[in-house]
Amino acid sequence: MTEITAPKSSLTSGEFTDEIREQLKYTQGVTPEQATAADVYVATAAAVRRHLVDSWMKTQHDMVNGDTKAVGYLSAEFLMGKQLENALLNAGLTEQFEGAMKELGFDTKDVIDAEYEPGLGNGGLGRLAACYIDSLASIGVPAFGYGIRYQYGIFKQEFDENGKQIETPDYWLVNEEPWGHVDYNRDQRVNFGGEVVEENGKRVWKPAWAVRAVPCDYMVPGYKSGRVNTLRLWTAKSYDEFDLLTFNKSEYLDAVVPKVEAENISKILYPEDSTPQGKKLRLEQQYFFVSASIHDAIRVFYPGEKNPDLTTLPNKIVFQLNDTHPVIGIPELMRVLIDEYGYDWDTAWSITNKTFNYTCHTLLPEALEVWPASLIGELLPRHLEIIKKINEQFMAELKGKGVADDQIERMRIYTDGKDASVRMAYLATYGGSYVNGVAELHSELLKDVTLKDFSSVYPDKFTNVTNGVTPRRFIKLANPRMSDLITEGLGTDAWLSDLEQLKGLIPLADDPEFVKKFAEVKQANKNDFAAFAKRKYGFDIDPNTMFNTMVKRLHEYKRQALKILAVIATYADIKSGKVDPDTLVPRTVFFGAKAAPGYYLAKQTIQLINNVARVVNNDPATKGKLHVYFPWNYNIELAQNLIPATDLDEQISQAGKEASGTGNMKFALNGALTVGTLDGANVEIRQLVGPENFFLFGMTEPEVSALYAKGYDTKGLSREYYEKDPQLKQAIDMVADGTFSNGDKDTYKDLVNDWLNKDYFMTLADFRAYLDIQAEIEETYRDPMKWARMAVLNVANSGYFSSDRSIEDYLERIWHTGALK
Ligand code: GL9
Repeated sequence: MTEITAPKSSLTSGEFTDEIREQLKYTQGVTPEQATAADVYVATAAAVRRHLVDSWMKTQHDMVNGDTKAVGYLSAEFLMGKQLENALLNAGLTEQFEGAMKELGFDTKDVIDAEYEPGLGNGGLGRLAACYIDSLASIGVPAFGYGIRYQYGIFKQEFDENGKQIETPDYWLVNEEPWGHVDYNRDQRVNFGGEVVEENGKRVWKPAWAVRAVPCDYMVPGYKSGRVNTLRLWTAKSYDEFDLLTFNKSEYLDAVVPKVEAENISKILYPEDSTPQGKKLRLEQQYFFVSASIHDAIRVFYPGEKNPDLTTLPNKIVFQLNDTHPVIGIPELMRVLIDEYGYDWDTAWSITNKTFNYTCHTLLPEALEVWPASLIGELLPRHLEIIKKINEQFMAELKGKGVADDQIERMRIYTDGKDASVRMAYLATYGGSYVNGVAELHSELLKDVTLKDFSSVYPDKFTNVTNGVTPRRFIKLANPRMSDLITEGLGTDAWLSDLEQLKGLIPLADDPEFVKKFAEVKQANKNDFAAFAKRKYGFDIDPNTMFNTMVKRLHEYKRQALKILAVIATYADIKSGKVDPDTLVPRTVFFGAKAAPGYYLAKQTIQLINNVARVVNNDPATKGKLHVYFPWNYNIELAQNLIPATDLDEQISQAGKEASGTGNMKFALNGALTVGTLDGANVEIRQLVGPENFFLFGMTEPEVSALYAKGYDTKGLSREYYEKDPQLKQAIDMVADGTFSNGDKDTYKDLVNDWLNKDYFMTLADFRAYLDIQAEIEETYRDPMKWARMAVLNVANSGYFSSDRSIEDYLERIWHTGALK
């Protein structure tokens, strides 16, 4: 680990209070008496930023002038969560803040709550990017996060009176946003459209239109590292605010069309991509931020140089492509080097190849982007030429290596013909140095299945970096009680920057005193969550029940359906008198999930869960025994409150579908036990915490493949499971017969049809195993000390899942760089 250079700030609470007062006066224009919690939040944010500026400037200076290579993390999503508490923690100002709030007469909670959570990501992939920039700064590696400052983040989720998901826009910039600094003086021009012409034997791009990319900089303070990196998010602006001629003809709306069109590019996070317009906008977004970022990096690392020696670029910065979204960066850097700086093709290729690496985050083929060549040609004609040439070079290279013709055909980056298209994952694999998956199983499947043709020719490109999560936000901030107990148990808080130190808790799992305290912490967190849920959602939750949580995006492969069918089966057993409810472990089941607006079956599942909750929670037969809650709008704040309160976490995806999962890590690190399949990082979690401390069930990936080979989804084999298993049959019948739709038999018919005729993700095939493991879980839970001991061992053995460790792996295996001196 790097040496810690910035101890806790020596500022007193009184001094910090004065700084906040000054900000209230000079930036907010209010007296402390007039100030609201929202004013104090803005003022505090401004005061914290001031404490970070010197380290920020020094980090930038050292990055450019030292001999350490920087990391440019190119990501369409950064799901940061609220900033204030994290910034205070990393600036070493938490205590001073608490003192200042006392002095000013504010509740710290109200001030922290006043921040609007920025939702600039969809889920795990965006949150991972946020954890990684936290770890880069905490380790002291100079880095840029490069992305888009969407005006609207992930939609806000509400439920209507029928339990259906309603999406409303997330205008996170309604109020003052004190963290970002808009830097109009470091803008970039991003061109689009037009044509390529031949001029003096050179191909010259004549673009048709351009947008202005304006950066907004966010400081990314490291924890106790004294380093502050930059998250640079681009906003699209128009070069023409306004067409005066049109306006003067009284065509007021027409006058602002160019402005609206340009600004649409950074308007919204991943718009629907099912329509051609949406697709176009998405490619525009991708090119927009990647082009601006590449030019920005050259500006930063070769300041003021007219003729920079860009053969040194790979020594200055390495770009990590977060999934396929930024892959257009590969032809863009080629274009910049050749067209803008005059390098020859081979030199440009060598630079580009060394500068980029690609992380794949999926196993679902539909998530590997493929762009119609016609669309790329329309928006980026010069890039299409370059991509075609890369493809030609690639195919010649493969031929030279003796690769068989049919394999070469399968590997095409650019596919010819009527539906000519560009496969971004293939472009990234060939165009960069390394390709990594995000958990061991995922990386194996990438090598052996998804990118098999590539790994057979370029085995050395392939590596694994298992995901991780930042312990600062997801342990220290989310779970202060457990953090204090860990610090007490270990006699130090150094574990927060070296999470493997949690291993020191292993002996304490056999100390009944410690285990008891650990159980008390969990209970207190559950009490807190019940109060939070009452305040925020109006739920009446009994904290003396098992808290059983499934939070993640709603997707068929994640199998929320499996969980809700099991809940229904239990409910049916109680109703039919087959099970005496008094023999059950009282349980509260929590769901949190957003469905993509156009994802029909996912939305039906949400509606079903809400209606199961309505029926079960209102039935006196299950009172105190089984309850279901679905807090809407799952986000980072809800995660930080719910995860520390959870006893049992659900990671029940179909084996071979979840690339990694990162929620699973957060739960294990917060003392929840996991029920899960052998999928994604579950495999590694189980290995590390010990199979006896993990509730494993279900088919393995090879078993899944074998069942597909038998025709599970194509021959309707799921129906056999339904016919053979009375509990499963009863649960599905209840969904079909209107029990959860006020008697209406049509509400869930498509969902039921899918289960009985296709069930691609094999929910029915894994149902029996899932019910069986739940019985084992109940038995274990009846012994609270046994459960708590297992939970302690989960925490103690999960230090590996710190994003600091992931970053160390990237540094060693892919980036070949390290911390600033
Ligand atoms: C994901 C994978 O599905 C997860 O298994 C993985 O943990 C994360 C981070 O590597 O990446 N890939 C992906 O597209 N998403 C992931 O969560 N989806 C969203 O972020 C919505």
